[in-house]
Amino acid sequence: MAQLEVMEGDITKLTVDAIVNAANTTLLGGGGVDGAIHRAAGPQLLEECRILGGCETGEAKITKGYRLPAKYVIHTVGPVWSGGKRNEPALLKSCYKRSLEIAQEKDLKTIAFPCISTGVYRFPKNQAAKIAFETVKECLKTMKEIEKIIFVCFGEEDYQIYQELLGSKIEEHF
Ligand code: AR6
Repeated sequence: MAQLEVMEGDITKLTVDAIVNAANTTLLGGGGVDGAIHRAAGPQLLEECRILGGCETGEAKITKGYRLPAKYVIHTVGPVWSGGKRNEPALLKSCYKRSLEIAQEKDLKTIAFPCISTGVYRFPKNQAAKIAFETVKECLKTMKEIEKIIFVCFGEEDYQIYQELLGSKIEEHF
């Protein structure tokens, strides 16, 4: 199975095949990681996004990375947290799954994810991390060509949560 890594830092700096963007349904940019990705990629990214016609929550679309060190950006739209009764967990799961399916279709080997929906969209961090981790592990069982997944945490709190999940995964194996 592919290697799973957790790191703390800025996803726009990573030299990988694709970084995932936590976008909104317009795909026309915003704050948070979305803003950082558009700033680092340059205006051509927005030009390409304009012709995609938006994206539904739980879905994903791919563009080139332009000035980013990453070759591609996979834009996915996480759910806005509104208490958990509006299908938020299933929609978040779908973001990870669809992003990986698109990566696989393009034969991409190394993919970095931010903590989708846990910023402006207020999805609880612990629950979001568990969904991210479990979904990726489940997908990797069949997606044999993917080599490495990096969970990029922006800040200590998420980093601690993901480190613990990674630790428990290792215990399962030994
Ligand atoms: N590298 C990695 N992670 C980052 C970076 C970065 N440079 N910057 C922020 N994060 P958010 P959402 C983390 O709010 O909750 C936008 O306006 C951040 O700390 O970016 O899915 C979109 O256009 C948090 O852990 O995305 C949408 O309107 C995680 O990225 C809306 O926000 C996600 O936080 C999407 O909200």
